[in-house]
This record gives sequence, C-alpha cells and structure tokens, in this order.
Amino acid sequence: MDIMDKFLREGSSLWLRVRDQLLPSSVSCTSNGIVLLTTEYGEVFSFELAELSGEVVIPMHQTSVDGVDDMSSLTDLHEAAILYNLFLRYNQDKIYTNIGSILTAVNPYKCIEGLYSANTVELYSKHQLGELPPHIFAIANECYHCLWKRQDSQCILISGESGAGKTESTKLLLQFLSVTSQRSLGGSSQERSTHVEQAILGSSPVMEAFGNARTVYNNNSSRFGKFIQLHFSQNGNIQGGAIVDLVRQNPAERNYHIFYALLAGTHSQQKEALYLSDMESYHYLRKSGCVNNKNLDDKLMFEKVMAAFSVMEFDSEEIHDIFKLLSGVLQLGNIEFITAGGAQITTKEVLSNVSDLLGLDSFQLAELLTQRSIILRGEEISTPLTIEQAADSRDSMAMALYSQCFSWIIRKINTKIKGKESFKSIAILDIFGFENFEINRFEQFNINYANEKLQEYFNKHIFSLEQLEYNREGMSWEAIDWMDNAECLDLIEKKLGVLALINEESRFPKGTDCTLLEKLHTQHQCNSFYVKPRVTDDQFGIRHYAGEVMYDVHGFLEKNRDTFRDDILNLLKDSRLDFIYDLFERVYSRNNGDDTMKMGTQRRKPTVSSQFRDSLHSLMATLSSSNPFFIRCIKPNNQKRPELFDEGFVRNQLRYSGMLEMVKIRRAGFPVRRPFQEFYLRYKMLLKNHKIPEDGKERCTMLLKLYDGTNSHWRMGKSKKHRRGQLARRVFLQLKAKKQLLEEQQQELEEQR
Ligand code: AD9
Ligand code: MG
Repeated sequence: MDIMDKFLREGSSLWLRVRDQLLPSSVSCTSNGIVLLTTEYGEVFSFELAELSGEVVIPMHQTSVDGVDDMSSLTDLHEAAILYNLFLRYNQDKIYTNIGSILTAVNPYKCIEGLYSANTVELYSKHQLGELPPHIFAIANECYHCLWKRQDSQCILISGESGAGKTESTKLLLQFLSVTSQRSLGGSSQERSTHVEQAILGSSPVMEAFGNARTVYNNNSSRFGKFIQLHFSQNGNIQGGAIVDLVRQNPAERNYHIFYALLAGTHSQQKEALYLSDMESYHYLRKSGCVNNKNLDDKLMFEKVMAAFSVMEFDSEEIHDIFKLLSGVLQLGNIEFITAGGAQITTKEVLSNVSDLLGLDSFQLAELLTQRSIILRGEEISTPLTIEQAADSRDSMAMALYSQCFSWIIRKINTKIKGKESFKSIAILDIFGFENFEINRFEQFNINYANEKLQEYFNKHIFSLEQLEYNREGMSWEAIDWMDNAECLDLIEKKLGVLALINEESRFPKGTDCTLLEKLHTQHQCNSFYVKPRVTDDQFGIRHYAGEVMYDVHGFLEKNRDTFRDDILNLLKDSRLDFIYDLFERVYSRNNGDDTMKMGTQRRKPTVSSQFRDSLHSLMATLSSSNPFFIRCIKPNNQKRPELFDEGFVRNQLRYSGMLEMVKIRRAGFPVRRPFQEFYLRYKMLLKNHKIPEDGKERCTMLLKLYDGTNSHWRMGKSKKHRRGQLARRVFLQLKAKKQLLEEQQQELEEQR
C-alpha cells in the first residue's frame, strides 16, 4: 500500500480503470478509508481504499498531466492518454497536435483569435517543423520546403468524417501557400502571380455554393471531392493550378446552397426576369423541410459568389446564363403530371417558363417528358410514359443540367488559373467524409468507398512503407499490429465483389434492386466484412474501417446506370441558348465518340460506379508518385457545437483511424532521416574542437556518439540507391535526439555570438 499511499494524495492525477477504460482522474478527497476520484470528463467515483489495487489506479506520468505537442513523446502510451491529451489541448484552444509528422486537428467550431492571422502565417513561414507549436501552417510550410529540398511533387491528404474540418483545412493550406509563395517573388511576375493566387482562393466560394449542401452532419457538406494542384515555378511562386472534380454526389437533405442563395440575393427585377418566386414554392427546395432558417447566410453567400465571379472574370452574360439555368432547374421540379392514357403535364405555365429559361421548344419538351421515342430499324417509335417514368425523366434532366453547369464552372476556373510553366506541384485532396445516415443510398456507398480507399493509402504509407524502409536499411524492427482494411476493400473491389455485382446487374436487362440484393447476399453472406440483416429487408451492410453502415439497395441500379436518354440530350443540344447548347454539345460528342460501344440504339457507357472506381484508382496512382503529408481532422461532437468534447465520440474516431498504432510506430521508430552530408552540415559546429574524419559516415557517427554513446536514440542506415543513381546514406534519429541536437546547436550559436 506504500506506493498507493504516495500517489493517492489529494490533488494527484492518475488513470482510473472502470468499464474497461482508463479515465484520467484526480483524487478529490481521501478520508476514513474512502477515496473520491473525479474524472477529467466530469464523473465522480467513490472507492474504499482497499479496493484500489494497482490494477484499478495507475499513476499518471507528468507528460500526460501537462499535455504534449507531439503525442509520440507521451510516456503513458495507450488510447486513453492520446484521448486525454487531445481533450486537454482542446480545452486550451490548442486544436492542433502532432503525431510525428502527422497532424491532428480537432474542429473548434468557433473562431480562435489570432490562430490564422497574417502574423501567424509570417511566423510559421520562418520556422522549421517542430520549432513552433503544431499548426496546419507548419505542415504547409514543411510541404513547401520539401518541394525544393527533395525536388519532388508533394501532396497533402486530409481525412476525417463528415464535418470534421477537411474543407476548412484545405482553405487554410491554400491561404498559407499563396502568401508564402508570393513572398518568394521578385518584382516582375508579381502581378500575374497575384492574379492566379487570387483566383485560386476566390474559387472556393463558388465551388462551395455549387458543390456543397447542408446535411445532418455538416451545414456545409461537400458533395464533391476535389483535388487541387498548385503548380510552382522554379523561383517558388504559384504559376498556376488545376482543380480536378472527383465524381459528385447528390445532396441529402437540403439542396445545393446556390439555389437558396439565388433566391435570397437577387432583387425583384432580376427575380421577375428569371421567373423566380418564393422558396416554399419550389418542389426541389421544399423537400428538405429546412428552407428558411438560414436566410441571412444565404444572402451573404450570394454576395460572396458574386464577388468571386468577378475575381474570376465571369462576365455578366455568363452569370445571367447560369442564373437562368438554375431557375430552369427549379422550375423543372415543379412540372406535374396526371394520368390520361399515359402521363400528361398539368402545369402548362411552368412548362412554358422552363422552355423559355432553357431556350427549348415547349411542345417538344412536353413530348419528351411524357413519351419515350426510340429509333428502331430506321423508324421512330414513341411509347407513353407512366407518371413515375415521366417524373424520373424530369428529374434526370434537371440533374444533367445542374451537373453540366457545375463542370462548366470548374472548367472555366481551370482556364483562369492555368499556368504556363509547371516545375513541381503541391496537391491537396479534400473529399467528402465518411457518412452513416439513417438511410444510406448509392451516394453514401460511393462516399464511404472513397474514404476506405484513402484509409488504405494512409495505412500503406504509414505502416507498410515504414516497415519496408527499415528492412531495406537493414535495421531491426519490432512488428506492430495495425488495422488493415484490405479485406474490406477486397469485398468491395475484387472479382465478384460488391462493385462487380452492382455493375453486372446494371448491365443485365432484367436486373432489379431486389435481384442485386439476392446476389450480394448469396455471394458474400459468409464474408466477415459483409452484413446480411436478420430480418429480410432491402438492406445489406458493410463493416467499414470507420464503422458498420447499412445500405438501402433501392435505386442502386438506376443511379449506377445513369442512363441519360439520347432524345433528352438531343433536345438540350438543340437549345436556342448558346450556353445550354455548349454544355450539351460536349456530352453529345463524347457519347458518340469512340469510347462508347454502339449496341443497337443503346450505347454502352461506363456505369457510375466503374467511373468512380477508375477515378479513385487514377487518383491513388497520382498520389503514389508524390511525397505525402497527412492531416487527420477530428470532430469533437455530433452537435456542431463549440466547447463540447464528447470523449466517447472522439475515442471512436481515434480507434478507427489507427491513431494509437500510429503513435506506437512513431515511438518505436526513427522518424527523422537525414542524408549524411545534410546532417553533417547542419550539426558540424558541435564538432568544432575535434579532429574531423574524412569519411561522411564516420563524421556523422562521431557527431552522434558525442550525443549518445549507447546509440539507443539513433541508427546508421545502409546505403540506399536513389532514383537518380547516387547513393544517399542516411542517419536515422529518434525525435528526442533531434530535439536535443537542435538545442545544443542553438546554444553553440548563442555562445559564439
Ligand atoms: V464534409 O466531409 O465536406 O461533410 P468537412 O469538409 O470535413 O466535412 P468542414 O471543413 O466543412 O468539414 O467543416 C465543418 C464546419 O466546422 C465548418 O463549416 C466550420 O463551421 C467548422 N470548422 C471546421 N474547421 C474549423 C476551424 N479550423 N476553425 C473554425 C472550423 N471552425
Ligand atoms: Mg468538405
């Protein structure tokens, strides 16, 4: 009991084991053999002294009590310590914490004063990684410097569930990089460069207005993934950029922001010209049930979009064309049908407005929406549609218009930011985060598949490559178990996997969502990553790395086929308006090009999910050829609230993202690696009173022995052939070693002064 007595004094901190968890606690009272323990998360436990064995209470190391910048320096190495460290820091508005070179960011849901000010940018741009407290700017700065040091393209991958802060992080990275790169400029090209940077930064409001929508998880949820590349010139400034828009997903509850912004921001004259009316009158906007409560923000967003349009030099005609299209889409949604020997349109006035806004012939449009015509052996045959089919063709037309408009905007932005010279690039990936709604559909399946893929890349990089590197350098390595998601991805991607079955069934003329479900169950019910619900309903489940998600199979095939009727395409292509014509002329020529196989009147075009898979794979290939940085965004609570740290909710995110394993790896390993020559140059002043050997490797050994004769904090690597053929010999250092060496070097410098 002696030791126990020591740390069971009032006020002392310890780990309390209850409910299979370690909770950070402090002793609030000890009297009469009773000990009161209060956990940092607010619970109080009372114990008899005799109950408190070394199993139940464990002393807390000072690093855990104080909190640390880098979690690999925590002495208590368990999940609870990592969680508590984040909690401690979050309460002090320190939202960033390092795990070696990986940055975790806890979404504060509030503005933290000075955190992203111009001064902060300035400060971080002048210091190396590790010299200042963790910050997203420190990662951006390191990334920028690596571009020159390693002469490699770099990428920054941001992950986290929906609402965790990926898109905000992306904007902060862009802000930092654009300021830093401008500083590197000489006079002449300044003007041009500022232009490109402004356009890149300015594109965010437009992309968000058209590509984001409100969901239960995030008021500004990205419904498209984007991959932003910044092209740098030899002298360090941003020469240009490119935005790749990765397959879009439909909004869930509220529609895209731009519709609400348009209605909130246009004045009455514009409204009249565009046939705009109240929000409540639109079927597409009413569905969500949360139309009006963000009116103010919608108006502000409209102003921001207009400002961004002007930065990017959209002319007034183009803006008007876009607005007309948007209004046309809204009006389309209000077209209603009744049955009278097939579907008939009842809303004639709406029909005429739509035709006017989109430059179409209203008679032809009506025919198209209510009948289907195909050419069979040279003859045109029309069949009437049912109400449901008519409504489907209406909605698919609206969707096609919107998505072509979005692509047009991205193309326009890309033309604006395109640079002449591209030396190396920094790419930032911001995709849609993991989602698990009450009902999950085809969109969620794709979103979660993309996240699964990104997690695989992360695992590969952090765990597998790390292991490989040690083997290659001939260093011993203590194997660490990590959560591998390869099996789950196999279930989705492999031969006869979920994707393959969805595609197969989509191609099969008689395939329905139900036959798909049957096939999925038959094929995979024994797979431990697959869930077949006990009660037969329309769902199948997948155990993703971030949790189990049940998918409702309704609409899977339809959405995957994404059959856009040729006759609709033809009509849109014949629009009187140049804008609409241009949007669909491209699709038309693509559909009739070589990449599609003609099968009678039906063209076999790639399904949505196979396009999605291909674009993910090509993205992964691009990523593999650049040097990655990782940012893990963490959501502190599910209520979108500031000052609320829901420890259970965060613990779950730490678990599935493999954070604990990551800390272990960083701790076990030697994360700082320097080529001999570079290492020597940096620290050579420590050797100033010694006789310096000729050989590079020996010089380094000498330096390191001075610091740690037992060589427990450093290793010498073997030689390693670089792509360019020269030998890069390297020193491997633990973080502790690096820090101490830096301090010594600094002291030397000061003494010299
Ligand atoms: V989704 O997968 O696109 O649904 P994201 O992109 O991860 O999601 P987002 O960046 O949009 O989340 O962040 C959600 C909200 O959190 C923002 O609208 C901000 O209100 C809030 N947020 C996120 N990061 C910060 C921050 N660094 N400082 C302040 C923040 N607020
Ligand atoms: Mg986002």
